[in-house]
Amino acid sequence: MEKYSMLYPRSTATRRVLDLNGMWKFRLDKKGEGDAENWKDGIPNADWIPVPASFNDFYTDKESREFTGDFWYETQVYVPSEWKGRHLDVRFAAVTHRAVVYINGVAITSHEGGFLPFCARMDDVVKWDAPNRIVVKGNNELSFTSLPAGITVDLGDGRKMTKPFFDFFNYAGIQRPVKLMASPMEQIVDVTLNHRLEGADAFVEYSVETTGDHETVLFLYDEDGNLAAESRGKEGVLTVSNARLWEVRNAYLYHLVIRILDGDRVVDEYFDDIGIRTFCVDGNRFLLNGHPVYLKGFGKHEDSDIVGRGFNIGVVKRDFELMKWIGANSFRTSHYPYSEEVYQMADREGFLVIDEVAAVGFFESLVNFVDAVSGKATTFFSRPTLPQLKANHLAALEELITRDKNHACVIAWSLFNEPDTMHENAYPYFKDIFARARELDVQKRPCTFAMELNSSPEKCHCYQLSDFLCFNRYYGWYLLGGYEMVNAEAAFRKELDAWLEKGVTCPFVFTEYGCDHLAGEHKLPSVQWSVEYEQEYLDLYHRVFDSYDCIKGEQIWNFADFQTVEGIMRVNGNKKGVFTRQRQPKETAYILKKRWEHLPVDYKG
Ligand code: BDP
Repeated sequence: MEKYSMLYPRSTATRRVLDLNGMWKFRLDKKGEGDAENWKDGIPNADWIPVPASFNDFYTDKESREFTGDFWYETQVYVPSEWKGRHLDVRFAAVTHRAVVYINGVAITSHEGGFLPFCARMDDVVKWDAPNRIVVKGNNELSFTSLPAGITVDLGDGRKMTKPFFDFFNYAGIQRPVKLMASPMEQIVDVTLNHRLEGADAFVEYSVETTGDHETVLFLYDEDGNLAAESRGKEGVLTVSNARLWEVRNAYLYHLVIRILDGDRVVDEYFDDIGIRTFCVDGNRFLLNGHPVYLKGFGKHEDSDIVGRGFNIGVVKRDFELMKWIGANSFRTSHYPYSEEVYQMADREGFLVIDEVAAVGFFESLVNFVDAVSGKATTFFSRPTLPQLKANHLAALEELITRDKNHACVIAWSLFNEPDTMHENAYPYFKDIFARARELDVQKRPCTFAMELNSSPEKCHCYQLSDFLCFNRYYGWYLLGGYEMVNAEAAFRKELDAWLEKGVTCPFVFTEYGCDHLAGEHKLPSVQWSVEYEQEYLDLYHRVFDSYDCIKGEQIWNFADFQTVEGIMRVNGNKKGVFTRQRQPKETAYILKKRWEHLPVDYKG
């Protein structure tokens, strides 16, 4: 099959998009009988469930919430015969963690990885003006080769359970929208943009990939609808004089229209809203359009009541309003690529995004925080399954960069979260992942990974590959917590000094710090989990951040309380949220608001 396009689905002069979201048939394959019983031809005794959503939190029984294995979805769609002569693609924005798609009983495609889009092309099996059955077999098992990583155990009675090596609930299902797209046979498959600034002018270098040889033309309109630039050919430059640049929290988006023309006939048309900006690391600074920027914001999750990790545009909107209210300007898509609509909103609102691939749990552990401070060496990068993990990681990286490369908001790629970098075996793996990311991105955005405490100046084998260092640090919480916090600041500063003594000259960003606190829990004098403790903890971090010139970003963990596996370390989830899971401010929010509203965008620039 031709490689499918990663372009976001849009109806244009030549394209049609049909929304397939809604109630689908659904069944957990508790006995593993779906394949043998041909559920691909129709799921017997099915329940009905909303798409998109995680399936887990709808049910009132634990077996369904914790279900591990295959789960099946089914819907049907009428395809109008007016669409004859076009490609027909059913596009899944994400099925977690893997899927096989059957259309009219035929296996069309499969996909590994739960956070990136894929298409099932139904050209050869379509029934015109008739119902077409779409069946998806999903699976949510974790392994040493899945992104994210973990294990799947047998409970002894045929039931399976996942044990994630990471600290978020293993939500699964058709978690993002499904759409049927009808597009021309000769079509625009991809577009890649890069920006260059010279004086008041901007040069948008582009390359367009199409499936034919007809002429390609491009038009760029400003926000008032005036033509700002045009060009012909699959590769070229759009020259924008007196360009309005995309700035942090002050976005400006041009409207790009691409057409394939056959004489006067429009063969295909696609459009997108694009911000013009440059971003780079310069010494220990970040430069956006040549000016220093300081990152203030969060590590986040896609996580909310009832729909779990399911796409919920209302929650996305609320999150942006809260981030604006608190004075943030950035976030990391911890620990997986988010829904495309999140990046579209970030483009529009002028947020800076560190875009993370789902390479999390690459540290064999009960859940990663348990071993994060133990100094335990694992053999994660010495396993025989490493080649398969790497193939999955490289594939996800390519999909991520192809999907997100044109977003002005994306300023960097995060290639891992908290991997085990203590063994020298990690280095060759890291080297190849970093090299591939740099090769894939024509904008050459900085590449990095989020390091946990074991990735220390003494032990880390991989930090030198990063263009800036991202630290996840919990001095005063997992390490030197409680009354011992009196020693936390000295230990924290000692580590930072050791990095500088190693000769590291790039920017440092704190991609995680924070402590759990229960909303409304007060205690004088402070104890861990109280508001007072968190205030002391944040005072410490802010003192440290303010006294090192190399620290160019603070992204607290986490934006909101979120669901995790149950256990003695978690109180119905992780409570490090600055906001509750219902998106209301906890006391910490006011401390951060006070600080962030007063930090200039070019702080320490
Ligand atoms: C780090 C992880 C993050 C956890 C966090 C924590 O990157 O996923 O949720 O710590 O322990 O280890 O709260």
